Amino acid sequence: MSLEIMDKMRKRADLCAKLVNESENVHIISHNDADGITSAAIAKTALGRRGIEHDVSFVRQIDEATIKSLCSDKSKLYLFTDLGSTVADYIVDSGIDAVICDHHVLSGRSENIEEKSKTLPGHLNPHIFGANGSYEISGSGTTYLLARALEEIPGQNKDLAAIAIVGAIGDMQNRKYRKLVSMNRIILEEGVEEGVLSYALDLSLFGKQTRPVYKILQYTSDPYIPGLTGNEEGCINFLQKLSVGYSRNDGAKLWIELSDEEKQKIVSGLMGYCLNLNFKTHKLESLVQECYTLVNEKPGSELRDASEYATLLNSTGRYDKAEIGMAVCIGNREEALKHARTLLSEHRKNLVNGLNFVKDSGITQMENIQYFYSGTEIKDTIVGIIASMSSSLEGTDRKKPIIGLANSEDGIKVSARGTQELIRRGLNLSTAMSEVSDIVGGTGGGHDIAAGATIPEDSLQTFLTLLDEYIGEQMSA
Ligand SMILES: [Mn+2]
Repeated sequence: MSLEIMDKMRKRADLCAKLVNESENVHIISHNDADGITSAAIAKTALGRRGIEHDVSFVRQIDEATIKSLCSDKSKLYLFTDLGSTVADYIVDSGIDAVICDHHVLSGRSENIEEKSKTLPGHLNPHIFGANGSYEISGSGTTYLLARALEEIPGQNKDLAAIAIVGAIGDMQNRKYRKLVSMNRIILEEGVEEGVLSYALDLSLFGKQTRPVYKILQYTSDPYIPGLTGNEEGCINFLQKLSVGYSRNDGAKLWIELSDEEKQKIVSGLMGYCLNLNFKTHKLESLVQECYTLVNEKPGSELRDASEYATLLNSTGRYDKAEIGMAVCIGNREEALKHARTLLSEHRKNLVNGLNFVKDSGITQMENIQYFYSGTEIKDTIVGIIASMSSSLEGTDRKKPIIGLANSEDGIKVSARGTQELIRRGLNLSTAMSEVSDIVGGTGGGHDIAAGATIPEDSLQTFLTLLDEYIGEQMSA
């Protein structure tokens, strides 16, 4: 199935490449998250190798106003990456030359988004061909297909598969099957063939390249492990009992410093620990999953691990420095990498401060939801992450989703976070956010497990009451 669709995708990519090749000057417009940053880096590299002049802009979201302000030069071709498919109509109506490499769900008039689209021929999106953009291919993957189609020397852009996979992991395309599948997998295999990627089953927890093992355990929130999550002493004791990863003489070790045997010892120890806590099978299994390594990056560098790399890129975009992340992707390992690491460490500081705010001010319990309201104490760009991290705090109820609220320029930013467990019981935060925010005059949406909304400031109490009822109904159905 996916092979046939991949074929159609490649054909469409050829058409896109033709349009790009015919233009003398390309303006890349990309999303400012890890998927968008890697997309822009892939497009930039491919255009550079082809000798096509170009520049790049990053945006937080795309709408009519953004297109009006960014796309005024009729002599340019506008290449939209990791965004654009939701505004296909505006793009056509604005009369600009455009190519779109995106994976978001399409909206607009059918003549712009169907397989035989005449009005917007350079529109590459898996949904056009019946594939799902949430796990079959990411924005960076579609841009990678364009890059392959732009090759002058066959195979010259295959190396870009490495950052294409970083983008896919940044968008959590591996979540559904706990590994990359479909077109993502084809791209992965191309990267393996090219010698830039490898994959293997490994501990699924975050920080294997850069964190001491006890910190990896301490910071894990998915799954939440009672006695270890948020408990430094508990994690050190756990490792000392196993006599691996932490000792008084040798100190703390990084995950990558351990031998295979030592790693196995920790994984088995962890499984046993969780089994004693009556973890269900799927939760136990989630401790180990396929992990992706950029084999040409230095061991101990966050760039070696696709998920740590994506986190680094996200922190640049989150603080309006996506171009720094892109510079890292295209190989600047001096200034740009240093700058990106500074942004990441400031980001972590902001997270610690945010989490402390929630700890001090507490989480308010309602019947079916729990929430914190931070006013301006937590930036609206990180309130979602704080909501996820709050699950490890004392006083949080694991049986309810967490709602984080922060003031933003356009009202109150709402970020809702659930767990797989709650989804199995009927929770769908995507519909909850879009429908309830709609009632109070806001907008919202997202995924079943994580969603967001922006609502008018004076509707806060009404919104919370309605949301509490709505989610109660979801989980009792
Ligand atoms: Mn994306």
